[in-house]
Amino acid sequence: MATYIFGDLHGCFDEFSKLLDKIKFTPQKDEIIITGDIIGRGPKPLHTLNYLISVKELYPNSIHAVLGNHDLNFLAVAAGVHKAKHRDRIEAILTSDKLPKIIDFYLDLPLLYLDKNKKIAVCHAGIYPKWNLNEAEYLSDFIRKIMLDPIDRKLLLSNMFGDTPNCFTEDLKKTDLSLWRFIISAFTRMRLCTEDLVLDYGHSNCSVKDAQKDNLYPWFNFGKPYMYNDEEYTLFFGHWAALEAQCNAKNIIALDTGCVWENMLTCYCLETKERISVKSKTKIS
Ligand SMILES: [Mn+2]
Repeated sequence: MATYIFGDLHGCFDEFSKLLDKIKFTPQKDEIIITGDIIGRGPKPLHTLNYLISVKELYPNSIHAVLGNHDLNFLAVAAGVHKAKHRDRIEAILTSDKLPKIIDFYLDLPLLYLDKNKKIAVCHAGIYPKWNLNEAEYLSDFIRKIMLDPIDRKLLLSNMFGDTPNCFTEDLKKTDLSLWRFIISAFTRMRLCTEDLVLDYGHSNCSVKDAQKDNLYPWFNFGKPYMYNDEEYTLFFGHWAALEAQCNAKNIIALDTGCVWENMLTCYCLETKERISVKSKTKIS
């Protein structure tokens, strides 16, 4: 029995299959958890989702994932509140007869996945440094409930785009759409922030060193977002391909190695603490 945490797949089904073969993934006994952005930009989103859904139907405990910004973008397009861009490469899913099943699969995914026995947490972009895992769990559940209500979901999906508010303050009210937007942005888009924990969205391809010149730092430099009650968890995240999985923060592991950018697809075996990768063959224009 082994647990593998996978970085962003982005519809790179060929590399995903290769990595599953390499680890000899056996859904009867193994578990995989994906850091989100299952689709978006890459060549085979439908293959990727069909595979995950069919394995999950047979072995519900073998497949887990969290929502990434590209997954939410797809849900917004599917709900008719947002227009797809050609580079999203989600047409094949939108026109598939599996679309209702795919939407159901997605609506079941949280922003934060916690395994309290294995003491691991998985999210797409990260945990906002003012939060610990208890607070993050509460906020992830809060958004999940909103997503399960069709009217609230539409309201959330049509109001989640935008860069403000960029800081978490106690006066953001529960019913406030800007609170919903901040929670979604922190979990799925965050990379850099100021020392005052104001999030920045303008430096997505910038190196950590260059960002520092603008007084911006990785979110994982601050706080202890890996704490659950008084226990230390290991926190996994994806999203930030330009980081090249370089994260030296305690208990925090970066897994997006840019498969969709012709780099690598990586997973981490929890039991052996080993990273396993395959070279990407995906080249997007
Ligand atoms: Mn992402």
